[in-house]
Amino acid sequence: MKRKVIITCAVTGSIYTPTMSPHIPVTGPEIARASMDAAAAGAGIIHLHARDPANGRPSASVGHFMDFIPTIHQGCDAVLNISTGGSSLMSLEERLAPARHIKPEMCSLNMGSMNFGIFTLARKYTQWQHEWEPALLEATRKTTFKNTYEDIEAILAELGEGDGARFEFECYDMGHIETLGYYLRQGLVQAPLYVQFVLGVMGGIGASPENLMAMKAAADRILGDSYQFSVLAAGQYQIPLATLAVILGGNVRVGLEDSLTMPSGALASSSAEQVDRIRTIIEALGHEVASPAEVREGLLLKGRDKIKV
Ligand code: KMH
Ligand code: ZN
Repeated sequence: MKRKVIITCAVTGSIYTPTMSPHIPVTGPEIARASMDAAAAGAGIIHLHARDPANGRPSASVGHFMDFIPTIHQGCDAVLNISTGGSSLMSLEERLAPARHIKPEMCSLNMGSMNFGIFTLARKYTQWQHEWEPALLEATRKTTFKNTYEDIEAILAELGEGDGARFEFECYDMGHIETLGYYLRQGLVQAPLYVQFVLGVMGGIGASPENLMAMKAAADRILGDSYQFSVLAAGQYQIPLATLAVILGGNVRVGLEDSLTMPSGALASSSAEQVDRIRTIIEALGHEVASPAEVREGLLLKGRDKIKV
């Protein structure tokens, strides 16, 4: 049946590093340009992290976010979704500062602690643009991406209940869906839940069609009709598994935060190129892309005039 499919685009993130692709946006104007181009290509939601413009290192500085938030807000209508995950090397206080300041319509909420391993990405490179790159990747061998029940409940209370944000619930494994089910039964989260199945991050469930089907079956059992899903597959399976998500009735997330390449294996020239590719597939399957207004209506967002820019 024909339906509206939401494209989220995550334009920079905190996983890949400048050596890995010259196309990762780093400065405020670059992140703003990448976001507006993704919106023009069909993204209804832009998922945002910041980087230090001096060296491309992931940053949770409010100042770095405010170097691009006003420009994107004025330049397009897309929903701005602020990461509360930051990177696994940041403290929770650091990670929350941007969303606390911006009071966005949406923010991410990671549904469990995990060994978020990105150290294997270093293997392909012998020369680095910046010293921090291999050091940061290697550090994920001995750090935990911490998202305790207390952390999750604090975010739900402050940013959700308090500031009126709704969430992109990042679920990297089935247990994270169980945790979300617990909060649904407790009345701490409300339908329609927007659940991101995150496949292919080391420490979480792998990127395969079987795992996507298993995540959906689990969410159907645990969350019933209280949720919509979206799929983010890290790395080379981004577009193939997003395509399967559309076939299974879900939504999609693309962008250079999650994959640097196109299905051919070539580097993507921009996040917008990935948005454009998945949009073509969505339309070829007989569906349409949801506009920002349709995203706001469908996910019961508070509205773009309610954020602090
Ligand atoms: N980078 C993704 C695998 C967040 O920002 O809160 C997960 C993510 C987490 O987007
Ligand atoms: Zn993110």
